[in-house]
Amino acid sequence: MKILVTGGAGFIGSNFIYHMLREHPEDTIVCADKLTYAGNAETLGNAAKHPSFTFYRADISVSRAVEEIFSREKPDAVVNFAAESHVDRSIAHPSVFLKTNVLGVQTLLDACRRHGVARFHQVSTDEVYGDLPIGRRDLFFTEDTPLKASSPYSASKASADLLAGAYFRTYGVPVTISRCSNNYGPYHFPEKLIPLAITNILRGKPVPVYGTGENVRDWLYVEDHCAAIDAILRRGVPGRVYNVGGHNERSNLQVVRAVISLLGKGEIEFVCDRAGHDLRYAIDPSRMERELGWKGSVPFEEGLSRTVEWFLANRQWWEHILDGSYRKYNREFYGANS
Ligand code: NAD
Ligand code: TDX
Repeated sequence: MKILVTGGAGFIGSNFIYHMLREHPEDTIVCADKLTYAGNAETLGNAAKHPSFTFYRADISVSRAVEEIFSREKPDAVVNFAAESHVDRSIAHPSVFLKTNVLGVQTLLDACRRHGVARFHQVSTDEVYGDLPIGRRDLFFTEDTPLKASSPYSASKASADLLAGAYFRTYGVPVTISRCSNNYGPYHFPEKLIPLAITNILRGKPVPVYGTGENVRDWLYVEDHCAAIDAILRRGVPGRVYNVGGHNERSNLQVVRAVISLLGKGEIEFVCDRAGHDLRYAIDPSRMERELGWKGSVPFEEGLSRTVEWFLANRQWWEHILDGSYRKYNREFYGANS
């Protein structure tokens, strides 16, 4: 199978590419990524050495660029990770979120339709369901929970899900959608809570915690998410939505304190709350378990410890992001690999 992975230079997409190269050496991976601030070609350095890997620098919302890749590569399946993904940025500057996360998805869906691609998988998020009350530990998001986005980011992801569903129903494009909870692990961009906490502490800076720190997220180690998407790609049913999560609910304060405890140091600084801050996310992953035999396998404490180890062992990777030098590497990489 030839798989086009869009957004593969980001956090989850790159982990997915390494997962696929390892687990399915018979497959071919084509990665298309715009290399925005969140795309890091250094992350794909080892993939680029692989004979079954090709990279294109391309914007998914530019139909000419997308058409060129589809015509040349003729992918069997497309897995779309490409997105603007940071909620705080969407609050400050919503328009690029609509361009990439909505129009970009429409552009990909049109190309899939034109080329008769056998599967389009849209990587979505639990944030499309809005939030749950903190005190109601009996409530979870199921695939039937109504969409109710809170931020421009989650509204753009919910819009993409609706479009994907419409392309399935109207044109018969074989679409699947996964809605996953918060991921963490290697190659996580240091603007998100866990990598920000680790890298701030390692640089002697306090960790900013929004509001009271009581908001709850449901954490999933990134490799578990990659395995879930792999299962959906192979055994998922077109037209179906799959919730992905591992029942690892923690408050933000619990998460930051766990990082401090693993590193043996670190300070918390309570800062102004995020506007419209979702209170609690909690996924019911039973459809994935029942229908596809997938189950999250990494407990939070183990995944967090592995993640902290990874950031300690790969200091250069995140220092290149923080000092901006990864952008120079990006220019050299797509020059050599496009
Ligand atoms: P990320 O921000 O780390 O990576 C996004 C990637 O997309 C980057 O490589 C970027 O260069 C690329 N990109 C952005 N705009 C593009 C465009 N117009 N054309 C082509 N490439 C473009 O994001 P992530 O955390 O890896 O998330 C990947 C996907 O998973 C997103 O769709 C996100 O909504 C979803 N998701 C993320 C999480 C999470 O916890 N991080 C959880 C559930 C779902
Ligand atoms: O400095 C911070 N301090 C803080 O308290 C940051 C960056 C975040 N937070 C809080 C906000 C959230 O309650 O921590 C929680 C996690 O924040 P983020 O890491 O920004 O993730 P979140 O907003 O939950 O969204 C993430 O999970 C779902 C991803 O960024 C999305 O792309 C994904 O869809």
